[in-house]
Parts: sequence; C-alpha cells; structure tokens
Amino acid sequence: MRIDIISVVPDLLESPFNHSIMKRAQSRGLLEVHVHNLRDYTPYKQGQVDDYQYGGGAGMVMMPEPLAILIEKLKEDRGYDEIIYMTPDGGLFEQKTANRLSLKNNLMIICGHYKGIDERIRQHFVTMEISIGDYVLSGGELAAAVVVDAIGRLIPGVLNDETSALFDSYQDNLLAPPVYTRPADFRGWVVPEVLLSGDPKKVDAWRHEEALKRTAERRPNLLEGE
Ligand code: 6GU
Repeated sequence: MRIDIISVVPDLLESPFNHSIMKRAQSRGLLEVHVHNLRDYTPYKQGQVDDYQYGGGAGMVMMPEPLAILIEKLKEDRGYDEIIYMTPDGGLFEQKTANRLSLKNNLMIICGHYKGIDERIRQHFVTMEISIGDYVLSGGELAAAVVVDAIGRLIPGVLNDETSALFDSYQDNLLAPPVYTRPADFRGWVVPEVLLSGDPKKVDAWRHEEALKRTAERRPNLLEGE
C-alpha cells in the first residue's frame, strides 16, 4: 500500500511511522508513506497556502489552488482508491473503516489546518472525509497518523502473528480482556489461576467472559451493536 499525505506541517509526520510496527511494515515493503509539503506547490508568494474567508469571520481557509496542483500532480502518477480529507466534521473513524481501507492500494490523505480547506476541493477531489472523534485538534496531522497506524498494522504480513489483529479490542465489538506476563506473583499480586492452568478451552472461556464484563462496564453501547 502507498499512502500520500498532504500537509502544511510535514515535520509533525516525521516520526510516527519510523518506529515499531509501522517501521517494519515499510522495511518489509508492505507500506510506503510519502509526506508532501503543500507550501512547495503553491503558486503564491512566500509559500502562502491560506487566505481570509469569504463572508468574513475569524480564521483562515486553505486555498484551493495549491491543493489542486498537488492533488493533480499525484493523480498523474497513479489512481487513488480514496482521497481522504481529515476533518472534525467527517465520518467517525472506526475499526471497520480501518479494516476496509487496509485492503486498498493507494490512498491520499489531506490534512486540514486553520478553518479547513476550501469547500470546492472537498466537492471535486475528496472521496472520503474522516474524523477520529468528537473533539477538535489544531490540525489533521495527528489524526492522519492515527489513521495510517490503524490501517498499516492490518496490512497482511505486517503483524508477525497474523491472527493477533483478530483479537484486538473492537474487532468483534468487544473490548480486549486483561493480559498478564511474568512473574506469576508480583508483590503478592497474582495472575488469575486459569491462565496458568494450561487448559486452552478454560483460558478462552475466561477471556471471553472478561471481555464481556469489561465491555458491559465501560462501553455498553458496543454490546447493543451501536
Ligand atoms: Cl481529522 N482533524 C481535526 N482538526 N480535528 C479532529 C479530527 C480531525 N478528528 C477529530 N478531531
């Protein structure tokens, strides 16, 4: 999979993909992330990419011309499965969205700043609009990093134990059960007996029960299929 990210603060996306699982995905050739600085493509002076909004009001808007130039340049080289705009008024990003996007070949992600991007870019280029939750970030970059991470780890071959994503929280509308590692007794705080029993059926049953309990306590809406 190739992901092209358009940003006015590319430095924010310098580190997130260069560690751990995202690093492995890239070194295995399963994921390529290219970050493009929008200012490098503006036809306006001094790297200008934003301007006052028509109709008045506080806050700048990202101009259509630099975005159109960069989007069209990228589209010349390959077809994009989705051109995604990161925005707090987009559709909520959920595990099922990540699952679906992890099967694509080419994604473009536009990070908004200020008051957002000119509506005409959304109408004529963007195919999908994503929010990562009901709160406002100062820009789309951190949200884009969340989306790329959630998608990237699902690309076949990225996780070492291919089955492990199947047991993630949310994959089956349940939160994950508690996990433990050595030592079995830490300061007198002991690991549940069943996990030491060596009986995989009992272990599975316990994990399922704990997952249900945790979900009922913390996120009952998930059990109602919401
Ligand atoms: Cl995608 N962008 C911004 N600026 N804020 C957000 C968001 C995105 N998702 C939630 N809050």
